Amino acid sequence: MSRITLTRLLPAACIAALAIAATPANAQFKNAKHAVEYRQGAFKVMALHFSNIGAMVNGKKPFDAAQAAFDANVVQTISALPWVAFGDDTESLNSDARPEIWLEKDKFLAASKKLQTATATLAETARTGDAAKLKVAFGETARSCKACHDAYKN
Ligand code: ASC
Repeated sequence: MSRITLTRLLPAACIAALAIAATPANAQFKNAKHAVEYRQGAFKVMALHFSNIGAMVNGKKPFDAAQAAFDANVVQTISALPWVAFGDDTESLNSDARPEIWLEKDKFLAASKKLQTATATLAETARTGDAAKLKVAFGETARSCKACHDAYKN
C-alpha cells in the first residue's frame, strides 16, 4: 500500500474504530423483548437494594453501615444501566413505559442523568457511615425515582 493511500485511509480507520467504541450498548440485546426484560431486571435489582437502605434509614431495620454502603454501591452501579434498553424498537412492547419516553427523549435522558447524580451522592454518603446524612441522600434519590415514575411510568 502506498504511503499516500495509508495517509488517506488512517483517518477513516480511526473514525471507524471510534464508531465501534461508541456503539450503544443496545447491541447487547438479542431483540426488543430482551431489552425490556433487561431494563425491568435492572430496575428490580435497584429497587430491592434501594428499599433496603430505606428500611435502615427509616428505622424499619437496624442500621448496618457496611450493608448500606454495599446496597448504595449496587444502586449507583445499576442506575447507569436501564436507559440504553429504551430503544425505539421497544416502544410498542407491552410494559409500564409511557410513550412520553420516546416523545421527550432529551428530557428522559436528563432525568436519568439526574438519578445517576443522586445515586453517586447516595453511595458516597453511605461510605461515610453517617445514617442521618444517608437518610437525606436517600430522600433526594427517592425524589428522583419518583419524578421519573410520575412522568414516564404507568
Ligand atoms: C423505592 C423504590 C422506588 C422508589 C420510589 C421513590 O424504594 O422501589 O421505586 O423508592 O418509590 O418514590
